[in-house]
Amino acid sequence: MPQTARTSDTTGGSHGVQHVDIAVVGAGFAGLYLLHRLRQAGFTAQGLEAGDDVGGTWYWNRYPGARCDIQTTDYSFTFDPALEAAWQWSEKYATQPEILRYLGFVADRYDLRRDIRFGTRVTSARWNEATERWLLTTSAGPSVSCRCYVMASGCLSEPKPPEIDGVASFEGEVYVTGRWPHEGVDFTGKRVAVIGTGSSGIQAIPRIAEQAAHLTVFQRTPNFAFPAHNGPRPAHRVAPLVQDLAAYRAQARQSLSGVPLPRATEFSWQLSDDERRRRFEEALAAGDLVVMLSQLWADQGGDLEGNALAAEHLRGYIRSVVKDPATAEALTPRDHPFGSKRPCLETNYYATFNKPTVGLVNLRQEPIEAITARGIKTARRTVDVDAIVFATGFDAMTGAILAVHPITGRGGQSIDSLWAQGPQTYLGLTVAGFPNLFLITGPGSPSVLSNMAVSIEQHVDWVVDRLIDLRAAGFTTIEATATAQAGWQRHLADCTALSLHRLANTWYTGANVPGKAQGVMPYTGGVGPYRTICDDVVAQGMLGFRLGGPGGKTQCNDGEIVRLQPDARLVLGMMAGMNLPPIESMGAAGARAFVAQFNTTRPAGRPVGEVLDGTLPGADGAPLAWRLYRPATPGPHPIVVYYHGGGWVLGDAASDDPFCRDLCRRSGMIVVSVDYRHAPEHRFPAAPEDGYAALCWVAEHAGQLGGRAGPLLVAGWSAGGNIAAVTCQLARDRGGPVIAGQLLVCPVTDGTTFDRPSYTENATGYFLTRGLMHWFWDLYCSPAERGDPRVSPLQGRLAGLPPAFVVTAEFDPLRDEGIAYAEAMAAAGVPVEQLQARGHFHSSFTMVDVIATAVSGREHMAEALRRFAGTDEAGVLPKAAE
Ligand code: N01
Repeated sequence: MPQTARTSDTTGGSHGVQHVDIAVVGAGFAGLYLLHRLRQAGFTAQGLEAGDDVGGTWYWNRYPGARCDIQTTDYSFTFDPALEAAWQWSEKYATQPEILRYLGFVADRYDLRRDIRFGTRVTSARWNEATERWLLTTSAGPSVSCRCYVMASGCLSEPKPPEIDGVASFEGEVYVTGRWPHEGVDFTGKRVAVIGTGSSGIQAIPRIAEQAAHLTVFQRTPNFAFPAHNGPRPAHRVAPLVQDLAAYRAQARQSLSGVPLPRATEFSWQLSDDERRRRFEEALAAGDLVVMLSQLWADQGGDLEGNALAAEHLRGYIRSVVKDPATAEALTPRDHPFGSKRPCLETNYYATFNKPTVGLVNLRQEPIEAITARGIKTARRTVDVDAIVFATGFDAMTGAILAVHPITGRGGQSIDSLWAQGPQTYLGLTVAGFPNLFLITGPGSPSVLSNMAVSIEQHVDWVVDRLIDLRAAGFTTIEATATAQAGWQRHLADCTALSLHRLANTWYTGANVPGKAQGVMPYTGGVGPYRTICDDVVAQGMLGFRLGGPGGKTQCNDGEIVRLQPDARLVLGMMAGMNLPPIESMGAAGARAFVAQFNTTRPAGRPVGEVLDGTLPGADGAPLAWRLYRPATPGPHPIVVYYHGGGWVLGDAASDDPFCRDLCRRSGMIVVSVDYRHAPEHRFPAAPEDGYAALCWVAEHAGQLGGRAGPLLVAGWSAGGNIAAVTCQLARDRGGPVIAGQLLVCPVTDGTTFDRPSYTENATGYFLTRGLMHWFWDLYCSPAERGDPRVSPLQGRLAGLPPAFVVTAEFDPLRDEGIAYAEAMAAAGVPVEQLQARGHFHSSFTMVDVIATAVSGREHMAEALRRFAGTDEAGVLPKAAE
């Protein structure tokens, strides 16, 4: 970073080049705050802004009805309490003119305009490897040579061409919402067409309809919208701000959306119809996107079934407002989950379609063929109009960045070639191969899925703080490594798999721009988790960055910042934050009580057709509990005998209840979860002998249990996986029962060694620790007994075992022995399939409805069970219902 910041030449130097430490492109929320922080930190900075004044998106989007749709309590700068005290918002949702006034007020207060060249576009940017500086060419004024180049150009600032033939031939007026004339437009007495029903269209349409003689709305995809209920700022939202501003802002920074509101914790299947309706009505009355998107029920955002319930309520709302049923139906979204496309807040939008002067053209039924001199021609008609308003959106997230063309980094590589298949970034902030380039709210950061004010401040603070650190350490360059960037892209994909955004064609995915690479661009993992990750990068010595300085000084701490699945990471982080004593320090009784208590805090399992409890005789004749889960589909069903986990010391049917329900629902099979005697009261061989006795009992009583005649299946998790594996060996050696297949989930298979790498790599930090495993082993059996195949099935004879599906988790001490068992069985001729689950830990698969990234693994398990049993998918949950 600049060593002599204050002596930098900021004048138009030789050859018409202006020299500064940092160039900032854009003078919206992000550019303004950047300039303020950079100046405070002693850097010289030049702002470059295409508009004639500050404001960014709020400078350009002056169409009628333009407002923010995050409440003004939250849509503000928060970096300076004095600024917060000096400005009062007049409404719950501020109008565009008020927000523009606010940004002007901020610019004046911190005297920022003097560092901004207005009316100036950056036309190209080139990294000079010899001088380690960027050279920016501009549409006006001198080029800019800078050490760092920051794109603060916004996510939704490059309007998308309408992609409709004939626009130039239209003889009437043409307007684009994102480039609205400053003097305003009077539509009085005119016939107007609006094309597009995203947020801009939904805000503009009612206002244009108030003036126009006739308005025709051309809609390609209906959007979910619900009332904004704008007005004074709600007292209950202002009160926490007044009470404790700092605490409120701190909560916002750690929240998922950048707005500190609680999220629903109950799942839809735990609520009655009446309760769900009550919650919907309450959210509808709140008039708040964040409330509607997060406070109905816990599964509304990531689960299609839970989401469908929310969507149906919203459809009902549309029907309740729009009088003509055909128009209501045309306005009703049915092709995407609620929230997967940006929902909108509306003020009289649906009611506008009740006016006789407003018509709707459904472009799904009659696409636009061309724009003619007099109007718009569809497949069925021509609509003559005096004015056309394009509310057709933006080339989002990447458009404004790639509008600077070319941006050339190290080795002459241009960013558009690197991004040909979609944007690649590290943290959404930096790009490998492009030293000293920063993107504010770039693709790969929460940005548009969050309260932008909060996300912008976090990015600006992170960037400026790094520049300060680097300057202090004598570094002049910073660049993401390829490993870090690839890891971040994987993490983005893991997060995306959890969200429903992947299921809609939207500007989030690039689908709105013909030919654009497709893929969810923003980070879907939430603002708070993202902030923690950015902070972790710093705490871990600038992990994933190469730093350079004079005289060949370098530092590179290469690696990936997130290797766990996002939800596994959150769960482990939460548990670490609880500072629990080690389970092994609690004693067996204490550990059992702890686990029972812990399990009361998890989501209840989902409904199945029937649950029955009973007992069976164990190996010593004493009763053992069983719990049966029957699918809701007609039987008889194949039977899976299931052994719970818990290190032979803990657990019972209740502990693995959600997992058994899930297996039952996904496989379409009866699952009989059987208990076995536990150590230390009953040491080895009580557990495997009970396991075998239970198998025999279920086989004998299969018909009475309502199961299908024929071979059984066995399954187990952890120590239960051990018992399942051992049971298969015993059944083979003792003449039955016949087992059609074994599902071993993170099984214990070998107590003879603890030297495999997974034991060292994952010794601590992933819930099941090396210490805990040692404790379990010691309570269960003596070291001398650990070579017995009934303890360590890996030490046994493996030929002739039933086909197996073996699941292992990357961050599990038991990983390598599970893999070793799978490989050894395969070597012995047993048909084996493996699922080596990347980014998961020992409990990932059994934490049903907590670790959603494990859903696809459980789906694979169910498929394997069905293959073993030779059943088809009839009566089984559709995959899409995950
Ligand atoms: O753009 P959009 P927007 N022929 O892309 C249609 C933020 N924002 O400017 O969905 C016919 O959402 C297109 O149809 P389809 C907010 O984040 C916030 O409205 O692609 N139609 C769609 O209906 C928002 O999400 C506020 O099938 C065509 C519409 O045009 C984002 O900006 C206010 C078409 C475009 O909708 C973008 O919103 C405004 C064609 N060739 C915006 N091409 C606030 O309230 C596109 N469409 C803060």
